[in-house]
Parts: sequence; C-alpha cells; structure tokens
Amino acid sequence: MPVRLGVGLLCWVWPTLLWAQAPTLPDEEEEEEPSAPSLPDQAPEYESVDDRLARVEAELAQAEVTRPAPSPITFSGYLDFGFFVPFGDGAGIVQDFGDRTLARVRPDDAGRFAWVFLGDILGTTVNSRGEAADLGPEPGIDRFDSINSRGAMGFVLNEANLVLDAGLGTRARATLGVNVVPRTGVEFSLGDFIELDLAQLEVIVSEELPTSFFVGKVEPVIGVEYKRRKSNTRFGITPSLLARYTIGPQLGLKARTKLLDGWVILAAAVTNQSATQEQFHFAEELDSNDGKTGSARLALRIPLEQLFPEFFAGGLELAGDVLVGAQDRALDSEGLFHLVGFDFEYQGVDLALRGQFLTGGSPGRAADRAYSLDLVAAGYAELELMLTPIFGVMARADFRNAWVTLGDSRAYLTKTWRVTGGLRASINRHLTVKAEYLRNFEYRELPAFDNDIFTSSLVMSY
Ligand SMILES: [Ca+2]
Ligand SMILES: [Ca+2]
Ligand SMILES: [Ca+2]
Ligand SMILES: [Ca+2]
Repeated sequence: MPVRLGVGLLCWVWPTLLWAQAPTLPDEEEEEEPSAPSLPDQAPEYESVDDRLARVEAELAQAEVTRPAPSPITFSGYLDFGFFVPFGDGAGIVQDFGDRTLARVRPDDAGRFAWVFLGDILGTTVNSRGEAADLGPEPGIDRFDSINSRGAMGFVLNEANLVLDAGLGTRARATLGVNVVPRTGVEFSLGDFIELDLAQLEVIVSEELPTSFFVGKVEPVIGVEYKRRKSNTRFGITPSLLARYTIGPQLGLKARTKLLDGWVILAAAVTNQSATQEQFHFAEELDSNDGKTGSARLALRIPLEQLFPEFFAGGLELAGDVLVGAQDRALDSEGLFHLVGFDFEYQGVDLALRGQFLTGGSPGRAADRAYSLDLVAAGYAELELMLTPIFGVMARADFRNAWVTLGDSRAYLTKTWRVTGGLRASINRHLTVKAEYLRNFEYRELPAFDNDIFTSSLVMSY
C-alpha cells in the first residue's frame, strides 16, 4: 500500500528534513567511490579462502556504514522584484451604482443585492502570484488588499522564494517551498507574511510503469498552468484569467502515471479543497466539511518530436480536466463545486503553445460565507517564442464570463477579455528580466473602464 507507506513516511520525514545531518541513502548518481578497505598486511596463515572472503565483505560493509553520506539536500529559490504601472485606479472592478448595468444584462437579478460590481477582481494582476494592483471598492467587507496601490505605480518585492529538496533514497523525494512576501503594515502590524507554498513527499512506485504518489501540500493536477505557476518557471509574468481555479496548492494525496509507452498520462488527486488560489473567493486550506474533492486529468501525449523530428522539438498533450467536491467553506457536503474542461500544450525548445478552457459552478451558501459561482466559461491560449537564446516574446488571449454572488449582499458580474503581450530576456541562468502589458476589455454590455496594467519583473534565481 504505497499511499499508507507515504502517510507513514510523512510523519517522520519532516523532522528528519530539518535535521540536515540525518543519514539517508545517497542517490546512486551522487555516490562517491568508497575508499576500498585495505586488506590487512598480515592475514593469519590459517585463514581459509572462504573466511578471508567473508572478512573482506564484512569490512567493506563496515566501510559503507561509516562513510559519511553525501548531503541529499539542495536549496534553490529566487527573488522576484517587480515594478508595475496601473492605468486607472488599479482595480479590476467598478461598482454598478443603482444596478444600472445589471438591470440591462440580468434584469431578474436587479435590486437583489446590496452591492454589485462589474469587471474581474483579479484582472489587474501585477505578478506571478496573481495579486491585483488593487482590490477596489470594498464596502461591507474587510479584505486583505495585499498590494493596495490605489492607482500608484511602484516597486514591489513580489516574493522571496526558497525551495528545499531532499532525496530520501532513490525512490522518494521531499520538497518544501516557502514564500516570504513583504507587504504594507497596517495598524502597527508589519503586513509581511510567510506562505508555505508546497510541502510534499513524492514516492516513485515503479520505474517500469512510471508512477509517482505525492502526499502533503501538493500542486494540483488539472490544466497545465500549475506547472509554471512560479515566476522562475513562467515564461511571462502574470497568470491567465482562469489560473485562479487551477493553480492553488491542495492538501491531500495525488498520483501520476504514464501508460501505453508514455502516450497516455493520468493524474488524479483527493484533497480537502478545490484547486482555487487561496486569495480568491472559493478556497480554504483546512476543511470545514467532511467532503473531499476529487480531480483528474487524462492526457494523450503525441510524441511529435519522435514522429516528425524535422518539424518538432517536443510533444503535444491534449487533455480533459475534471474537478468535483463539496464546496469549500460550506459546513456540510451537500453543495458541489465542479469544473470541467480541456487543455492542450505543445512544449518545444524555442516555441511553446498552450491553453485551456473551463466551465463550472458552485451553489454557494451565504450562511457559511460560501460564495456561489456560475462560471459560464473561461479560457486562454498563450504562445511563447524564444527569438534568440536570450530574447523571447509571448502573446496571450484570455476571457472569463462568470457570475459570483454571496447571498443578497454582493454580486460580481464578470464579462472580461484580455490581450497580453510580453518580452523576456534570460540574461543567464540566474537572471531573467520580463515585461508585460495587459489590456483588459469589457464585453459590450458592460461599461468600459480603465483597468490596463504594465508590469515588469526581475527574477534572480539561485
Ligand atoms: Ca484598495
Ligand atoms: Ca493558508
Ligand atoms: Ca472539502
Ligand atoms: Ca478596460
């Protein structure tokens, strides 16, 4: 039972991790030549060949035990420093005073809510964390507006990231990812916070049929954007308009396997919560209901690089995604949060093309402060191209059509589409500079307002 093994291992892995000197089996690649134990100069003459062999073997084994193990722990991470310019007041939403727009677009809903907002609350993203330049008007609610620029341009240390990787023998690996996020203090507090981004144990169950189990705070399985959710792996800077549903780390178990000679990739997870980013309406870390969330991605991987090596340098994945479980924050498991969609990804050497489409919903429950969601549709497609080994460009188009409410108090009508253009310079493996312009458009039935963003980022990896 690999899962039980994983759970059991986890209990002692974390303390061990912190104990850097803990002896663990070294990886075979890293193994240094053991210093051969010297044969004793004066072997007793009566020693038989068998005895002698046994003694040498014992000495070899002793040398193996006493040899200091090479450290299986590696540190890596990055500093992500940015500068952004909001056009407008930095907010992705405006208030719909008197329900003037709502009365036209959703006449049945006009007059139902105390506050109605138009636009996308996370549309004015300034960094890879997905933080908005400003959360905008917030009557009737106390929110953590982490950037809170109120329209000002400014520098921001997006995050200082530290990843600790520990090889636990040849078949297991523990990973710990931490972000330190300095933000403005309020009322004598410092405002800075530390975020445990990832804490997982990966156990490789089988090499022949490549299968891994993960346990802990793990990356989600749906879509493709989670693979490049961090600023040192993302080609551009900002996440897509649907990333909020797919890139939030989850607490639970995950498995991934490759079948049919790598043509089929199956990943599935059982977790406390949805894969929503914690800063968005639909997320919670520790569960408030017994219902667990199941998610899965089934992909067909066409090895274009092998079939047509003269044209392609990578494979094409076409996948279906599904996520369903008790809605987060609700105190029981009756209402279900669900997402279904598909994604695609071609990852070559200089060229990458990827995208995703999602639809879904959640009934919500005001008494438990669970927001309701009608995600009519959201999607994006992104093209990334390295023009030289140093300079690259990216272009992305995305949209989000959604209706989010909380009882009779708040409603968010989002009908947004966006075009993003970006530049990238990978100076060397420690230094990358990126710049991006986000042009946010409102659908025709919504009033247009200023919510474009210019942002840039200097990623210093170590
Ligand atoms: Ca604000
Ligand atoms: Ca948390
Ligand atoms: Ca749950
Ligand atoms: Ca606009």
